[in-house]
Amino acid sequence: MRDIRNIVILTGAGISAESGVATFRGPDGLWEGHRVEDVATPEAFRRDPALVQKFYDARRAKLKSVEPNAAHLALARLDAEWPGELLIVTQNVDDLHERAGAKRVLHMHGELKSAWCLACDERMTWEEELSSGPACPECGLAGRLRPDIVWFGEMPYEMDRIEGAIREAGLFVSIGTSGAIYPAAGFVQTARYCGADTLEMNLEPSLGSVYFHESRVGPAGSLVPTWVEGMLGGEHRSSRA
Ligand code: BJW
Repeated sequence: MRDIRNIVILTGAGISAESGVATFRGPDGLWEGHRVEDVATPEAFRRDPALVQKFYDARRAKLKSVEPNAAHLALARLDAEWPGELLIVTQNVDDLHERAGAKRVLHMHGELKSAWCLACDERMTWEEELSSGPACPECGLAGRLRPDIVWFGEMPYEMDRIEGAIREAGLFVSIGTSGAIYPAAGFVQTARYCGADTLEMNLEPSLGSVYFHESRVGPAGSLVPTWVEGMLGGEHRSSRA
């Protein structure tokens, strides 16, 4: 038996589903009304910027009407109370981890409440719509702001930091992600290769569920608080020597 000190937690759309934020794939998913290539690629943005800006404006506006759920709150508690290293790597572009109180959060696919100026390359907090082509507060040019979102074919943010944290982790936990999108889908294999315990919590087994030592199936809003309670209560010893 050995103690686990460093934890990396990967979250996906499933952790925000119980807050009323749509997931991507499956019935009622965000992609149901849109083809991925029409809204989440740089080519789509060049072809039809108005469509892409409206898609993200609607999702940014929706954030105002949703709240963190029990899973976000439990992870924020773990972040506050866990004595070792901890990193919540989220694929989500919502701000529900932060609004729950979590501090050690990394948004690998960008954030809805951030804009990126293609003229001056600055990124800035952005709460309003972008489809009206507002001027960049930094350089003053109008119509050059895009959502600060990582689209297909673009490099996710802070990959070196994520990979470093996974290499040092004693436990890798994946919550509410289908395992369909790389590089996030490959993190579990890196974690295992580097010797971490691996745990998945998802409504259904993900595409990568065979790579995890343990899979817990159910809603994040129930599974995550129970898991956090156990971790903070001392159930954090690896079962693998
Ligand atoms: C619940 C629940 C509840 C429901 N409780 N659970 C290697 C192999 C093959 C392909 C590639 C590869 N490397 C790169 C690629 C290409 C590509 C890729 O992966 N393509 C796939 C189609 C295979 N990846 C990329 O392009 C990435 N870039 C990259 O790799 O850069 C390097 C590079 C650069 C240049 C050239 C080549 C390489 C970038 C990926 C960017 C992804 N962006 C998106 C959209 C933007 C964000 C936005 O608009 O919001 O990010 S795609 C979309 O999928 C979004 C999500 O973050 C991401 C993951 O989705 P997630 O979170 O898993 O959601 P769902 O809906 O799929 O699943 C939800 C799960 O929750 C389900 O399982 C439910 O059951 C569950 N659930 N309710 C618990 N209550």
